[in-house]
Amino acid sequence: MHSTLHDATLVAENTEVIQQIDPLFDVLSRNAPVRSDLVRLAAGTLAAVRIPGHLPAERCAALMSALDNADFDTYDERRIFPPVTKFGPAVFDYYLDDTIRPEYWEHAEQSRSTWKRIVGEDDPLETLIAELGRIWQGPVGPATVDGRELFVGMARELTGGARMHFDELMREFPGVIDQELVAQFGFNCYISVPEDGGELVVYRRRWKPSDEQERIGYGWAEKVAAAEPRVLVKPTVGDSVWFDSRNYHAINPNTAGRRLSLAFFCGVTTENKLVLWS
Ligand SMILES: O=C(O)CCC(=O)C(=O)O
Ligand SMILES: [Fe+2]
Repeated sequence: MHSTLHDATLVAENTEVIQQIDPLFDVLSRNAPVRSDLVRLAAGTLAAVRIPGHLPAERCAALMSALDNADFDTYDERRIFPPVTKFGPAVFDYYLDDTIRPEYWEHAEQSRSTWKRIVGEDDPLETLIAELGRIWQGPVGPATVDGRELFVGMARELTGGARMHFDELMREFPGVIDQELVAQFGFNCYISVPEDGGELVVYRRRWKPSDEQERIGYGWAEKVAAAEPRVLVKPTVGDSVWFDSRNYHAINPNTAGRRLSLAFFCGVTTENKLVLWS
């Protein structure tokens, strides 16, 4: 018996299970998360961890105007359409190859130096990653491919939402990074949020092979996870949010305003190191 599982279904005439509430699938919002919060996320007994106002609003605003002069590109439009704008290379764009092509490394190098020029001495990514090290209480650093460090910390605009999908490097691009991962988190620090909409929805449901019938482009039909518990995270400016990206997730479309985040993945290795990439 799972005494912790409560059936919160409203029993209507045509009894329909809409959602079962799982108290072990909640959003933990706290100013100073600790290691065990991320461990719970890895273990699947928490849906998301959020640090409200992690980056001060003024720093987010300064970064937004600095990024005005930066060249954004898009994910490979053959894979993500409508196009999603981003600054910096994404490992995702290389999934269809069996390795990371040389263009990735060129793009990474170029993005690192442009980023330095944009942020100057005051690099918000350094702040966020240093904080992650304090929370994790263990080593944190870029994931590597043949010893070369992957790019960490793209700026991504998801104004307009994103289809339900999951991200799991060990399944989608196996054997590419040097590290072995036992869990993967998505991390986003929101530097601009829309006035309305733009929530991150995380479903308590991982991909399984039979879901392939419901594939739509880069994502899946929401009906695949519709019967499962889900959480909704509506970020405010400066919030940092971690979630298990192996769970299906989607971003609700928004009305006015832009939705930008500093985004990377965190892989939990068997050596207790957190490895990062975008
Ligand atoms: O922007 C977000 O809230 C999440 C985006 C996403 O799909 C991810 O970080 O994997
Ligand atoms: Fe994602």
